[in-house]
Amino acid sequence: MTPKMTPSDYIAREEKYGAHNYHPLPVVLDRGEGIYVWDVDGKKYFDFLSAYSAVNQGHCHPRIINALTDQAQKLTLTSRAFYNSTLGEFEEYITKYFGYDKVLPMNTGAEADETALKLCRKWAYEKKGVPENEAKIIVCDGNFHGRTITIISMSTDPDSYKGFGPFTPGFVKIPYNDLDALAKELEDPNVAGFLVEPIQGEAGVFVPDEGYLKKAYEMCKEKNVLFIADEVQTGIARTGKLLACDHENVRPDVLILGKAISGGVFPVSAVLADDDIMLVIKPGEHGSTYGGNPLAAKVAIAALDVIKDEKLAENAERLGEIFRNEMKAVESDMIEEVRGKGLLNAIVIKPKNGKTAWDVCVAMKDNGLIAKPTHDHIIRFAPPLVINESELMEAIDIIKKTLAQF
Ligand code: IF1
Repeated sequence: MTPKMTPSDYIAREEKYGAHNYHPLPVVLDRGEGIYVWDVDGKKYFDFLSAYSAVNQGHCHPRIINALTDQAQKLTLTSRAFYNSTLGEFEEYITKYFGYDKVLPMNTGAEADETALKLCRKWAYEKKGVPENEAKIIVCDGNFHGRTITIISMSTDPDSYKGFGPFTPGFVKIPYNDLDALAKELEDPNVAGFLVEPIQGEAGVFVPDEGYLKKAYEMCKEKNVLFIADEVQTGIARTGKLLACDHENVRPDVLILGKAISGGVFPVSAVLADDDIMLVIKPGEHGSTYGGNPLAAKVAIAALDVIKDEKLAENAERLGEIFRNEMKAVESDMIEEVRGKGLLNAIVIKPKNGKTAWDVCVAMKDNGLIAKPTHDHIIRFAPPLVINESELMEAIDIIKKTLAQF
């Protein structure tokens, strides 16, 4: 009888055979259900990362799993060389769900961002009259849009771009939440689009000033520049509205979705736009083997149904307020700032006696709650949106208890 593997056996095996492109928290997860995950020793944790906001509906949501397993018995992939019975159903469902003429389905968030960049450039040449290959796209310092070469060409984070050059040209970087800087760059007639996260997730959950998105959108409209919202992380009810842009009633010209669009069950991403933009891409000019496959189509429909049926945006709005109020009331000299919107929140940790955000996360893990720092001193707290008030209070007690240990 081979001895039961210990967590360190699992970790050593990943270390030996897997690329070292992550530095995970030392916990080996084996099962997930709703807001909870269990490790290989059967220990239970509150999941306060939700796979970076991909599991908004909770782990292994029965309706989404059923959609996956039902379709998996029937037809999983046809490629787009042929029509199939599910893609049109998904396209109609999601375009009506978000209020756009059309959708271009992809798989990962990065692919959706790349798709949006291609759409924006082609629209600039064909509709705005920008000279071929001269299109500029404005992005913000601190952005995170994915890991491809073109996307890291927009990045201002050396961890994302260093050592991967040469980079794709055509991007102009401005400070986030700075309308004067945006106005200045919009003077350039070759600017095709402004790509922005409504809240900067990876940078550390930076919420821009009230009115920033609305004003930025209006400035783009005045200059015939596309307002492109990357809602891969902030979308799908995470911030207390279906989209973070909804807080300011901004309707992006191009909407980028990913992660929770499929509830963590299958990689699905999507770009939505109206015909005057979307139809600049002609047959054969863009695509992906798995883009819009039948599994993705059925899983995404179920995942988006759950968001509405279980009123997860409303829940996120209400419980997010409670979370921030409770954490702001904590007496701890390690808490420098509490910020966020809905159930996308972060606590900025002030190191104490050499102890950092990482140490807090390891201690929280030992106390039954998993979260992970971003940029060394910021801990993001993003539980599945299905959490209820008493579960949230229990989790908050774990966070308080842990901070009191330092
Ligand atoms: C990692 C965090 C990072 C995203 C936004 C596009 C993408 C992401 C706003 C790309 C992806 C993930 C990627 C993952 C960790 C996580 C992340 F912000 F969520 F925490 F890295 F910044 N737009 N974010 O947040 O989507 O291709 O991954 O499906 O790369 O470490 P993807």
